[in-house]
Amino acid sequence: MTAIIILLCIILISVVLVQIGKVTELTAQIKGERETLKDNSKWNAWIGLVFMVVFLVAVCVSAYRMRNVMLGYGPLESASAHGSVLDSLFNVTLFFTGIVFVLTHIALFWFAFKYRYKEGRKAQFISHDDRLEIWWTAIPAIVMTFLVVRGLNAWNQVMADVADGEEHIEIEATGQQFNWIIRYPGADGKLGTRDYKLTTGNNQLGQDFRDAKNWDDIVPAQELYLPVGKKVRVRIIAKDVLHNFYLPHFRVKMDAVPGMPTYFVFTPIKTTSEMRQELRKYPEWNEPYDPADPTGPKRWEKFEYELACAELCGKGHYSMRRIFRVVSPEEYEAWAKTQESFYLTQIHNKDGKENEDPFWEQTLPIEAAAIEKKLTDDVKAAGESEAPAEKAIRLDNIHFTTGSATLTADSKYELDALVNVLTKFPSLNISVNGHTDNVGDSAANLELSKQRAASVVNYLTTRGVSAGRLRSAGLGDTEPAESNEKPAGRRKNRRVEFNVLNQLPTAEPAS
Ligand SMILES: [Cu+2]
Repeated sequence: MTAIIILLCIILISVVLVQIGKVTELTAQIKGERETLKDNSKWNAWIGLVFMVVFLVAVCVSAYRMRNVMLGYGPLESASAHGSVLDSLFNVTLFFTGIVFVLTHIALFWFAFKYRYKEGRKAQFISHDDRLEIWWTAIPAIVMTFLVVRGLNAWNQVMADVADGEEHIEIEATGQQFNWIIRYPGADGKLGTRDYKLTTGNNQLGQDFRDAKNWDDIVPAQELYLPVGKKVRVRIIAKDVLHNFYLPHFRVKMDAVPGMPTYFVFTPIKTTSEMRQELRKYPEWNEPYDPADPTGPKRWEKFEYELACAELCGKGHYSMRRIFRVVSPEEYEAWAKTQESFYLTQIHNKDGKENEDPFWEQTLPIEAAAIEKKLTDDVKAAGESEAPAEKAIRLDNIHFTTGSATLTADSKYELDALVNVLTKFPSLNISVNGHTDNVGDSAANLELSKQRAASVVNYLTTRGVSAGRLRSAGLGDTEPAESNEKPAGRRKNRRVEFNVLNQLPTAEPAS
């Protein structure tokens, strides 16, 4: 229906325009060509003048009305240390181009008005004027030089890399269709190396896990945090097409180019909540965040620093939004502590990831603290519990060379943790139990499980645990934890467990 009405309107307007044309033609015939030309020129000149005034006033009014939603003005002053340099560069350029913009528009329409058609008036032709040439070459040249020198200065200032040994946080942003993968360096403060040939569905960044710097790297899936007042260096990389790392509130914008890493260094100077308080003072930001819910939260309450892709990289381009939350250094530390290593939680010793994990079935030094914490918690729970099932604790990080009872070197992390736990709980007595899968001869399995349990007990006593607190037993393949049908199940069945033999007084220390 709407389409028909629109079509009818178009036809009607066309008819009207044709009729107006005919009327003008007829009037011209009656009045004569020259008279009509005079009339038209006069009208066009006046319309031009009115247009100029309306246009320039509209430019000023719209700029004034939008002053609180434009970057660099009102509440949206830069939230980074270098941002004000860029803002002032824009303002100075706007000042000069603004003057030229207004003057050329006034001149354009004023000349069209002043020199409209008049009978007998002839144009004056000036072929050459040295003075005029000098003026309109010299003035733009001086202004351009001033702008370029200032711009170069700002560029050197803004693009300066971190100095050797300067304190900073380095993060990495990898653009791909269609999301940003952000990597933090973890506790060691260093990002691990990457090799595109290692990229798989599980290891999207192609992290080389042989590099110990990768072990603690964090790849947060949710909000990203940054501490206020700390220098941040972002390594920017693209995996497929051109993307652009854009943090408008920090005046950070840099292309992410496939095969050519770029970087940007900036220092956030306003936390997210400080920025919200700033925005709160302005009426534009006191409107409801969701127009359908007028009593809901206001726009300022929902403000977040956004990361966008500023390159039209494909049809899912809009979905590359991420949120950066700027907080106090203490809050940042607290957040960083809650983040878990990508390698340890997603790849290392995880079922089906043996091809991606260079330390498959090995325990790494970085895991020692977490292992000890888990053992402490488990022992505490087991000691307080009266249910027999809760008294058994798996030692997942103890390994033996195949078919023997010789402990591998990396088993020491969990064994040492167990020694520490036994020291922490002086009344704790345990029985170490060896288990195997059902591959091979049952009698041999039983013997091997006994020897393995004895190996563990032997290690503990050499590290100073009193033998009276320890027992060992071998159960062979008699108590599988899971079905022996699949390799993953058999892997779970080859294990060392220990049973907490006694009730622990609740007063014993937790850590
Ligand atoms: Cu993109």
